[in-house]
Amino acid sequence: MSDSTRLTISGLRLRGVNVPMRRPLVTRGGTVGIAPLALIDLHTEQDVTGSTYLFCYTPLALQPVLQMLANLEPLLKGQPLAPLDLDRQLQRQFRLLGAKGVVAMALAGIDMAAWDAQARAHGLPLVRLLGSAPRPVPAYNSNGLGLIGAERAAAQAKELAAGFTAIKVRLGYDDAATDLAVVRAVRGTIGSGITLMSDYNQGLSVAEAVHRLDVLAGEGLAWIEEPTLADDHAGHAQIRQRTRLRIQMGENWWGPHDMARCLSLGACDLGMPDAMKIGGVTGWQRAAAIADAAGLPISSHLFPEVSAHLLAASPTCHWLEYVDWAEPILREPLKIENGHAVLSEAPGSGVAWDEAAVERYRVA
Ligand code: SMN
Ligand code: MG
Repeated sequence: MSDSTRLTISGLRLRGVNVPMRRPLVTRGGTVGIAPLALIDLHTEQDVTGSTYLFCYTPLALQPVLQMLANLEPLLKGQPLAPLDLDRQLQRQFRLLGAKGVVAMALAGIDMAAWDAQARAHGLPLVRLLGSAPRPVPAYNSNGLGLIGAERAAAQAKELAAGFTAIKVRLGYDDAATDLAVVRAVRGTIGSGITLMSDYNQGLSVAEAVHRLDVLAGEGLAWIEEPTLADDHAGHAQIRQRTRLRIQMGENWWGPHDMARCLSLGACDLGMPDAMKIGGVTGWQRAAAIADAAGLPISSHLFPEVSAHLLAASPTCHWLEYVDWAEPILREPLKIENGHAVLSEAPGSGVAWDEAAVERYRVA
């Protein structure tokens, strides 16, 4: 191994942007109209830089995430860039507080930036560094279809299905009849050849979920995502026992241990770790191993750029969630062709800044 692949961390460059979304998303769990992104550039003494972003969900969380990252910088300076060792060290640092929320987000950001730097230092796309060749990953379009009513949802569904084989509709209207009407209106415009996922964003009680899934049973939905509160794993298991529809969850698993606990209760048929909440590339790799052992198909949540690499290297790869939220600030947005995310041979994880755009949306 040449010295240029042995990296030593020299510092972090941290910035915050609020990127307007082309299609604001109304969900049962709240509305997202702007993408608050914490941008991380991890510098090394060897002049290799690793980049990534964190999705902060609300602009209210952007500053705290950036501050936590800034607080970690002194611990990282001068350290060898070895993501698994950094993870072990940082997890230990936060053992008493617990690595969830803002802390977990910051640690995942460092991990993803470190893996990006490692891939760049080796001149490889991340997927190759992980041991797989780039391959097309089936992607569903998740860029809209919030709670906007049957008529608008049907019109938007048609737009979203163009160039894709699958889209996702948000549910959780005031009653089951409206959910059914929306699903039928959407299906009416996209036809039977498009796969249709659905997402309740944690909006129902267990009893209400069982009722609504009865009503939706014959509609050909590919999955029902987070019908009830995400941390109510037992509740999801109860719902799952009383429906033929496939239960999907995972975007709120805070790390592989949380995922393992959830699976041990039989809470879901399908999993969808979020690259950030699951613990970056390191956390994802562990989650992918758990999924493999359990025979659980896994999809991604947000972060389509790095997730395309991660899914291509995952034994039980299912669907990539395609959102374009970071695209306005990226130099080379992820390519979608024939409904698949297409990985290039460019070194890294697919994240490089369009600096002019970053300045335009910069708030920190
Ligand atoms: C979602 C995630 C993040 C923000 C808004 C909506 C949704 C999804 O749960 O799965 O895309
Ligand atoms: Mg969801």
